[in-house]
Formats: sequence, structure tokens, C-alpha cells
Amino acid sequence: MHSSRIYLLIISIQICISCFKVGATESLKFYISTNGNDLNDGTINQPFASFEAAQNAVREAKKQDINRSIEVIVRKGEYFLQQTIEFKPEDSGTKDAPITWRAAENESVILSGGRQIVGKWKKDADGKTWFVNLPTTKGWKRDISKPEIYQQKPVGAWNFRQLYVNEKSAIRARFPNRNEQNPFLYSLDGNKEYVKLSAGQVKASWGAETDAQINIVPQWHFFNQWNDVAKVDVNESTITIGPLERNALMDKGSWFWIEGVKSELDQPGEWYLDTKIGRLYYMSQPGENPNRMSMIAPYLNRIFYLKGDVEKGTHVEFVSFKGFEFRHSTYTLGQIEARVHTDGAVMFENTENCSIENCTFENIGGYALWLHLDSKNNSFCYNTVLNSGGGGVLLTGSRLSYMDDSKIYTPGEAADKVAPYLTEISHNTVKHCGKIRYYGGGVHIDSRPAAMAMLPGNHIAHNHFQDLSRNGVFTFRNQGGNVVEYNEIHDCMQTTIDGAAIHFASMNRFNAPNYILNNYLYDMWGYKQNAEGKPERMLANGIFLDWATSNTTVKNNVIYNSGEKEIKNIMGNWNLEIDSNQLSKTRIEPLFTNELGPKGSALNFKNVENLRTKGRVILSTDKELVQYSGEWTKTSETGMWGLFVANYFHAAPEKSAHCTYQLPVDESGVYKVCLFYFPNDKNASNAKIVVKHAKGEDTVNWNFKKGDKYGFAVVVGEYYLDKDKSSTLTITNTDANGFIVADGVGFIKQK
Ligand SMILES: [Ca+2]
Repeated sequence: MHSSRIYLLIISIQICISCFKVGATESLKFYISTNGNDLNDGTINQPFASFEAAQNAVREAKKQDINRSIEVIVRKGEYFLQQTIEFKPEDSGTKDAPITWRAAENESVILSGGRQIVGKWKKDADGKTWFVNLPTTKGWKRDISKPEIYQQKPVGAWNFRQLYVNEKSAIRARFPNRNEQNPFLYSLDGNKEYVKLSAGQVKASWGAETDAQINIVPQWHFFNQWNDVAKVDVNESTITIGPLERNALMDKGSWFWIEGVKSELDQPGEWYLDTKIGRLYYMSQPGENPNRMSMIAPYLNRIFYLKGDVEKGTHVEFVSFKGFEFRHSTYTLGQIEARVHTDGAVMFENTENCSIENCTFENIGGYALWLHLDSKNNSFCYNTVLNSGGGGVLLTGSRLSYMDDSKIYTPGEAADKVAPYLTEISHNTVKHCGKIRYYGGGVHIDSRPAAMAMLPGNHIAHNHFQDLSRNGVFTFRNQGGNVVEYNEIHDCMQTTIDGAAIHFASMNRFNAPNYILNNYLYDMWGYKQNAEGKPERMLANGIFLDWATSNTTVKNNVIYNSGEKEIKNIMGNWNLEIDSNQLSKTRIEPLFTNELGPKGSALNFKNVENLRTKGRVILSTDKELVQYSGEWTKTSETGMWGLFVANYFHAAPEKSAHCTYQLPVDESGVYKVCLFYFPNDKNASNAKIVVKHAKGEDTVNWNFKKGDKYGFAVVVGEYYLDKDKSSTLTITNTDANGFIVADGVGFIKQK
């Protein structure tokens, strides 16, 4: 028995929660076929043509017999969907009567979010460029001050920025050409609004386009941004970008290319869409004739969208998808957060017990699955994701990243309290991903609310991730309770720096316990482009416990060839157990050869009850638990060169002020009580903190000038808190010589 298992309470669980038992009665079956008809009854001999017809039949059948499981079986063929298929709570199954949508056994069922280019191609005067008229794209317009929004289908005329020629991604007309030895431009100087090039480099034609972008890796070099070209100044040699995705300085050395420019259509394999006249151009390779080639461009942003309502508290439940091949969904511009790009071929929003299994996602613009808001017990297992613009799976709450509280994707009181968890993500293969958005990963688990930091997380096991722009697995603010085991992750960090094969950044020392066990991680590159054209390898790790990630066990991992460290932990992590890992600069063999990746079966998920920390984080905005007296004003702190903005309250010394946090516990015991705040020279060095606990009252002198510079937990003391008695922490400014601060208080139960 491996040592890692000894201390774990091991409970074998079923790999996928989609393996439901079908009830005694056989499931009711409906069929969809490319030669079906929606006027048919949906039987095998009289199949439907559309998903919508099958969806209506399922709803009707549920009214007749709620207890019968239903299968919708899709026959072989390529389905070019006219709009996103939405599943609402009324499309749900139940535990005993689930709804399964699946490809027929041994039949290839392609669900495309794209459209075939079907017109007649003709040769242009140059003899190399072909064109075809696409009237549905004529007159496309976009307001570059607003994020690009798709409804169930594009709003207005059609536009696309990807073209798949014989299922290979063709090159949107760009400069410099992709086959150049040094295929980038480099900023000489710039800020968040413009980028400056050397004299003579900027061409007037770049500014005359309706839909040109630069794809730039700015300051910090850990993400890219797609910026609309708003205008160019040939004399000043500047490109001014649109107001969106201005996430970082486009400072000296930032590298980029420009695309979507007709004058740069000059290399075989490049294409250009002119939406002013509705015409697509393609420069053929020698011997190619586009009339004899498959040409498909994305049309839909999402193919399936499972849509519960977070404010009403409704969910889509017990719906599963099996055996489909998803293709050609698009990506969108104007993302509100650099780390999080919200494009998914399939989106689950407020879903429970839903699953995707044995599906393939290929040539898609964003992630395969985007899981959003109050979603638990969902699974993504035995899938393959190839050539995606994003990564494999994205999990998000209402606020993206939380680095800046203004980045709210889904506003609302209920939305603000939830995020996906208890997701099973196992036995997947994710390869060659992050083509459009570099801040991606096999699995990207974004922020959750502080109040959820101590809850269990997700299980990520037996995956094989290869050739990714960035991390293999990433978890962000307030994430914890994640088990990452038996994964094989390699050739990651291909186009960015400062990440890892497994990168945790909890920004919270109260995060629920994480376990990183038995993984095989190698060839973490780290990539920074230098102006003379040579890439530099730097800042890529095997396992990276970033931003004070705490309560984490790292055991029995085999790691070699990192661009920085095999295991790196920074910013004052608490309670790490790093043991029995094998680390090397050169190749070493894995420990569990037969168990790694999708072919393995050992699944030692820890008892979910052990994936919690007990205690609570209370923020200064929590009206139910925090009371203020005196004059408190809202203020904010920008930290880490603008990487985050924190909002909190403070009170000046002139007038008496105090604030009292209730410290309710579900379980009596000794708790470590902590303060969260940013130290500041204007703060008091002699504030008083009064802790009323089960065994009395203690007063602590507190120096708010000092503390954790990132605003993470600082210990006030350990106190016995009784679940039946009121405990409080009060911050006062009696005789104080500066501001007192109310940001957050946390308490965590000690063993
Ligand atoms: Ca070109």
C-alpha cells in the first residue's frame, strides 16, 4: 500500500455519477436522424430531425410517466445546429429516471456549431486567392465598447474569426506571417490604451478594417488579450486599441501579431472575411481547390446550454450526454477578466447530477465545458478535447477572479453566494489546447466566495493533459478541498510564464484541505518571447502553491524538467505537508505506470467530509454578522501592481468607532481567530481588539501598520468558542493613533 493511502480514509466511489441504474422498466427511447422529420413520432423507424422536436417529446413523455427513464438516441451524421439547444429545469430527469442524450452505439455523431461554406469559389485576378460570396455576413457590425454577446445564435449578421479547412484551423490574414522565423511584433513602449512600434512599421491599412485585432501578451506575460484595433497613427507608429480587455500595460517587449486585415492576406493558407461586401477570401496552397475542400466556420458560441435559474434556485438535474463529437463553437471578444474566458461548447449553469461522458470536443473556440454558479455533483469523464481555443473544463462563480470586485459575470444576491463544487473530472484526455486564450488549462477552477472557502472542492483524477498554453490544473481564490491524483500532465506552460502543471492560488489560508497525490508531471516549459525572436524559458513549475495556498498535502508525485522549480510554494502558506515526491531535472519514470491517466482505475477519493475545514470567514460587508458604530468609510487598496483591488471599511481616530463581528460556530472547540486587512502607515499602531469567547474576554493590542502585506490572515489568538454561547471580536479606536480597519475576520478550528 502506498504511504499516501495510509492516512487517508479511503472510500471507493463510482467514477462517474452518470452511471445511474435504470429502473425495472426499460427506458423510453426517442430517435433523431439526419433523414428524420419533426412530424414523425420519434421511434427508430420514424425519427425526428431536430433536437427541439425530441426535447418536446421528452417533456410530453415526462407528463405521462415521470418515473420512466428516457434516452434520446442520435443516429450517425453531421448535425449543423441552427441555434444553441437550451435545456431548462423542465428538461430534467430524476435519480431513478434520468434523461440521457447519446450517440447511437458505434455511430459517429458530430454536433457542429459551425456552418459549411457552400457557395461556388472563384479565383481572384492574382491567380492564388479564391473568393466566395457569403451574403449572410454582409453588413456585420459590432460596438467595440461592449463584450461580444451571442444569443442562441449570432445577433445580426454572421461574422467569424476561425475557419476550418479540412478540419484544420486556417490562418486569419495576419502580420507578421506565422511561418516567419520571428512571427511577432514587439512593443517599444505603450500603456493600456496603445502600443508603439518603430518608425514605419505601422500601416494605414490596419486602421481601415472593421474587425481587426491584435493578439498581445502584455506586462507579466501570464495571459494574452485580444484587443480590437480602434485606430492607427502612422506618423506616431501607434496602434490604439478598443476599450475592452485592457488588462495590463502593453509595455516594452510585449509581443503580438495583428490579424483580420485584408492587406496582410499574402501567405498560402491565410483567409480573410470582408463583411462590408459579404465575401470570404482564401489563399490556396499549391494544388488546392477550395471547391473540393471542407470549409467550416463557427456560427454558434454554445452548442448545448443547460440553464437553471440561480435567483429562483432552480436547477437542471439528471441529464447526461454520451458519445457526441462537438465541433466548431466560437470564441468571443471583450472578456471581462484576463484569466477567465467565458466560452464553452457546452455550458452547465445551475445544474446538479448532470454529466458528459465519452464525448469528443475538437476545433472549438473556448472550453469544452463551462460549469457556472450553483452546480454540484456534475461530472465530465472519459472525454477527449483536442485543439480548443480555451482548455478542457472551466468552473466559475458569479465574480470572475475576484481580483477586482467589479468583474461580475452574473450579478445578483443569490449568484454572489455560490460556485460549482463536488465535480468529478476524470479519465479525460486534453491535448493541444489554449490556442486562442492562453490563460487556460485542462481544468480551470476559478474563484468562489470566501464563505465557500472551507467547503469540499472537486475531484480531478486519471486525466492526461498534454501541449497546453498554460497550466494543467488551476484553482483560484478561496478554492480548496480539491483532490488531484493519478494525472499525467506534460508539455504545459507553452505560451506563458508563472504557472505550473498543477497551480493552486487560494489567496486564503482557510481553504479546505487539498490533496495532490500520485501525479506524473514533466516538461513544464514556461515561455517568454524576446524581441530578437528567441523565446526564453522561465517560471514554469511542476506544482505551484501560490498566493498563500494552505492546508495542502503533496505526496508521491513524480516531477521532472521544470522551467523553474519542481515544487514551489510562496506567500506564507500554512499547514503544508510535502513528502515522498520524486523530483529531477532529467527524465525519471513514474511510480504508478499502470494507474496513470485514463487507463488507470485506482480511485481513492477521500471521504468528502474530510475535505472541509471547520470555521468561517466573515467579511466586513456581512450585514447579519457585523455591527458598526461611529463613522466608517468605504475605501480600497490596490495591490501587486494593480493585480487586485480590495474593498474594506476604515474609521479615523478623531471620533469614537468600533465594529463587532459575531463568531458563530457549529462545533465547540479551540479556534484560531484571525484578522484580514492590508497594513498601511495611516493605520493605528495601538488599536484594541476585544475577543469575547466561551471562557472570558481578552483584550489584544493591535498594530494595523503591520500585518500580512497581501491582506491574508494574521492570527489574533486561539480561543475556545462554544456553539451555544455568543462569541464576538470587537475592533475599537479608543485612544488610537491612526485608522482602524474592518476587512474580514476568520476563525478556523484547531485539531
Ligand atoms: Ca499575412
